[in-house]
Amino acid sequence: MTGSRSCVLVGAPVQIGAGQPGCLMGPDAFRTAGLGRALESLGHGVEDLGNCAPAPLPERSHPNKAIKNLTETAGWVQSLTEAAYAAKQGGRTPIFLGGDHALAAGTLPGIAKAAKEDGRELFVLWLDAHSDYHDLDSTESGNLHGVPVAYFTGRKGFDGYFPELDVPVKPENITMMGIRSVDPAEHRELLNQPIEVVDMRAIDEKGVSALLADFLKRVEDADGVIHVSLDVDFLDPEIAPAVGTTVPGGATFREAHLIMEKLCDSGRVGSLDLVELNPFLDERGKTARLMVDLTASLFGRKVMDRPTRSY
Ligand code: B3U
Ligand code: MN
Ligand code: MN
Repeated sequence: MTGSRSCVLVGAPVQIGAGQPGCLMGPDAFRTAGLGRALESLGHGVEDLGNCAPAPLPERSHPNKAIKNLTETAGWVQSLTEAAYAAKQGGRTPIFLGGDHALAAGTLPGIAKAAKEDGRELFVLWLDAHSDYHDLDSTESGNLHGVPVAYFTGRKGFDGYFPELDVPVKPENITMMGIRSVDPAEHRELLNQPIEVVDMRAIDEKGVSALLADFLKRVEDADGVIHVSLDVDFLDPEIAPAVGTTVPGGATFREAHLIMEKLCDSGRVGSLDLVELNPFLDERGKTARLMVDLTASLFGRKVMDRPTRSY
């Protein structure tokens, strides 16, 4: 990422979208692990706006009785949409400290609205083991961290339950990477959508470098801006155990850093979600520190500050 940025940290202690408690402590774990200090040491300005709270909304219920915490999740979606839109003003770079992935149902609509006003085409890089593409009818677990992508791309079925969506994200501008756990209902719907799904097999066969280059080419051709949504479970559980939904066979330490370094080189990342960190499940802060180090790579930390010579 070229040049110095004005970063804003926005705490989003959402945990009711996940199956088990703990993500509430995520924002403070990122702060404790030194996220702000790491960004400052790279020459960026950092303003910590503290934590958001859900908007109080009238009670609502859905015919799908599996759904948990619908009213409070909708409240988070409303408050985070507003917070994300506000944080994006003045050319700043918001970093949302989760919190479970339901928070992206708020951050992306706010970022999409700001991008539209700036006349910029928004792209999303969704780094996750899961596609989070259920709608309110199809979720069987009822955990609403499994629905944000369906909501912010404007799929039907959220009307009257989640806030009305102002600016949807275009499905053709979304690339999911690291995917290795997709439920049958999500699978059926994804086949009808132009969302790019890079599963772990594709990563094994082609490597993250080439796959990411394809995505970045599309972004550059459109002179676009990227929102990165990084779920802890994108990473292999061996290196990132602090998440309630570990799935074996995730991205390695080097793959994850390489993605961040290449995103940095593109100079096109405008906002970031750090989600699903459950500090209650961590091993001496190991996962929190890795997420901070990945963020540092995204914002310019390099081993050698020069291109590698080709032989
Ligand atoms: N698809 C499953 C599992 C899941 C989705 N997102 C996470 N887990 N983190 C579900 O419950 O919807
Ligand atoms: Mn997720
Ligand atoms: Mn996940």
